[in-house]
Amino acid sequence: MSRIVTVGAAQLGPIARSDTRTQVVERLIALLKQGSEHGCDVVVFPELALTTFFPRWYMEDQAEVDQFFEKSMPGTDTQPLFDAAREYGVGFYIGYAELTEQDGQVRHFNTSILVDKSGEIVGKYRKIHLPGHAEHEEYRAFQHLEKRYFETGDMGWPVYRAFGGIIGMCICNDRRWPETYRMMGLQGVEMVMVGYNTPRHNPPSPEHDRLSDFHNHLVMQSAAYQNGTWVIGVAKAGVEEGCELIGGSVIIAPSGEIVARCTGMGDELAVAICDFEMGHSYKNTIFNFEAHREPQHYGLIVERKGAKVTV
Ligand code: CDT
Repeated sequence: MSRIVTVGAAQLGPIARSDTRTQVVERLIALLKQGSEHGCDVVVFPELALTTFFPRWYMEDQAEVDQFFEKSMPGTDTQPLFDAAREYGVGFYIGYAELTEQDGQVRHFNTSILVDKSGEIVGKYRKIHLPGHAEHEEYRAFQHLEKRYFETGDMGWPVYRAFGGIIGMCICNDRRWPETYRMMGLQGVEMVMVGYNTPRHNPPSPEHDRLSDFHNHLVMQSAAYQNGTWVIGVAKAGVEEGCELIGGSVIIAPSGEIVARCTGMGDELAVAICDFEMGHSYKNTIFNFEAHREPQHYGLIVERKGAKVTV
């Protein structure tokens, strides 16, 4: 018995700082429509998909920063995307900067949502691994100020029943950490959706720049295999405001194999017919967690944050 979901990896090319939400939403709707023409049930958009990747700039004026955030979802500018989902019968994952009020306090998160074919939000995630730094660092050609503009997500990694399977989400830097996927793997996840904005150049470690595409696929392919899950990784790609972002959006099967990929650095859709059942031979054999995990030996993973040499 198969359980099929047709998925589109909806890569975006650069978004300029001057682009309006309306312009961006038009591009997203065009990709959603393309997805519907190719039989997609759901398409995956990148992280922070409504604006340029603003953490590259140091800003002191919070009002200026807040212009990049959504105060409601859907809001006036994004409602047409939800309407299009309903019209085309195609759901989506999208990342955006979330400004919300909780217990009388203003909160800022790097967030993703899962929207079903009727345009209803059925899942939400707030990014936990925030890379970069919190203060201006002179030596960098561009900043990476996620630690300044966002709070650490407060939801853990929930999974949701949607599109006939069990779906989880993470965001960009989360995809490099095995804990991210294992938290969802332990809840039986069958498909992980992840949007990203990854500058090819990382100022503290320029020696890694030539490996950035390799590392991107390495982490997602190994995670798919080790957890018997589909992984859909989707980039914002190309030269955005002078900063090159890697592309390489992919659909990865639970075998760890890439089954569909984007080849350009602009708006592009890659489609794959995915069977949720494919993960089961991994989950029931080599990665049968119940039979083979040894959590009594994994204590340090939660007890210790940084590596400490004790020998
Ligand atoms: N957006 C995001 O999380 N990007 C990071 C860049 C790491 S270098 C500061 C990533 O892991 O791709």
